[in-house]
Amino acid sequence: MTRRIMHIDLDAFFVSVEQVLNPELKGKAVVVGGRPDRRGVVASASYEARAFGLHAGMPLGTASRLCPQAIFIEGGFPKYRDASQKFMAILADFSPFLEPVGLDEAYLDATGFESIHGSIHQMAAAIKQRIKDELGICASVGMASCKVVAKVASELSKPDGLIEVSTGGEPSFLAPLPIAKLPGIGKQTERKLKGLGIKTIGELAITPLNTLKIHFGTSGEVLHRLAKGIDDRKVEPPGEVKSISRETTFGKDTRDRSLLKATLHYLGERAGADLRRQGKQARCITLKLRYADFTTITRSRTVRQTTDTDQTIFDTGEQLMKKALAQEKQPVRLIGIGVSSLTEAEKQLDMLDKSSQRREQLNRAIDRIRKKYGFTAIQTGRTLLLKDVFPETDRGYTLQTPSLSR
Ligand code: DCP
Ligand code: CA
Repeated sequence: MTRRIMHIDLDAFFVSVEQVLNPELKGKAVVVGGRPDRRGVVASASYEARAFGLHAGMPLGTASRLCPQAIFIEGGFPKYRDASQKFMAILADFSPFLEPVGLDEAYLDATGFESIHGSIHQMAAAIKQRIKDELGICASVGMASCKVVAKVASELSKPDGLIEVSTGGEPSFLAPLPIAKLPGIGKQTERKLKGLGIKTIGELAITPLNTLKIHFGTSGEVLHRLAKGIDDRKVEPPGEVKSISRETTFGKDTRDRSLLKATLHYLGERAGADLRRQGKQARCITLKLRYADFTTITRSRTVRQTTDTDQTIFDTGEQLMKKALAQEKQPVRLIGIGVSSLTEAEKQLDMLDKSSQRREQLNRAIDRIRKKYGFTAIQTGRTLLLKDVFPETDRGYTLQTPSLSR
């Protein structure tokens, strides 16, 4: 049975929320992110502001030079969280098969729901109408047989759009679009693909798989499939998180201890940041190694006191790695670290000793800075070594096999 997946994304989300609260801002060039004389970047720009070239991630100073008449707003997270909750509640009324992505975006599996609403198109129109009526915000919707095509469709339809891609029509829908429109293709991959003479998704789809593997390793396969509109990822309603892990495959199998350590440190930081974002602490830390011949081992250790600090995660992982590598002569193909036995983080600062307190405060300070300026804004001496190994974006290094397990 072919699936019908919707991707729903609110237009200029932060700005739209501000415009509902202050209707004078409607129809104007508006930027949420802060005063233009401040350091920082545009978080959200109204479509009127985008006409001047403004976009998310642009430094505020540049934005005000390009569009001096723009109205700059500081913004406030609680307002956006409230709007987000209402948005998700509306969607949940339409289908229980709902996967929120961030605050203003969700996938919805509407397979079999067509008859209730007449057609999937009418269902999407009804969703858009309710969001407009109850939140005062426009949503854009893409519909297709899989997630990636639905997402590209909603993006392309913006603002206030609705695009349905028929089953079987995915490749021809994607083909003429520039490669940057394909989710997962960042600046670096785009540059590399252009260097190979590949400019459109269609050209990517007909590039021999081997060529892509040579240049992009395991991600080459994923790129190839997505470009053809093949994506069998399910719409997954969020469940209780049982574990958090991060892993990556190396471009080349390695024995280099400092590279292994640096990568482990980075992965530990990513897992730790996720753990803290979810307000959890872990009791168990697990190292995963896959060797050149694909033998995969995991080694776990329970820590005395539940933890959410990067240092403890890394130290434990490193001890496990030392032990494992002492028993194995093969080079390493993949490395991963995970935390499990999760409990709600308890605020027991007074029970921690001084150095644990300092670590905890340090981790939180780093999380705040990274939230504002991107993951690579702060790096430990150890992870800097990865600059030459993995492609780097604002959100951190691009790993070969990012995984977030439940
Ligand atoms: N956001 C942010 N910093 C970024 C990108 C986004 O703070 N670099 C926040 C502000 C956005 C919200 O996340 O309003 C949603 O992000 P989107 O990428 O969906 O952007 P918008 O909703 O603003 O615009 P649109 O979806 O219409 O392109
Ligand atoms: Ca949006």
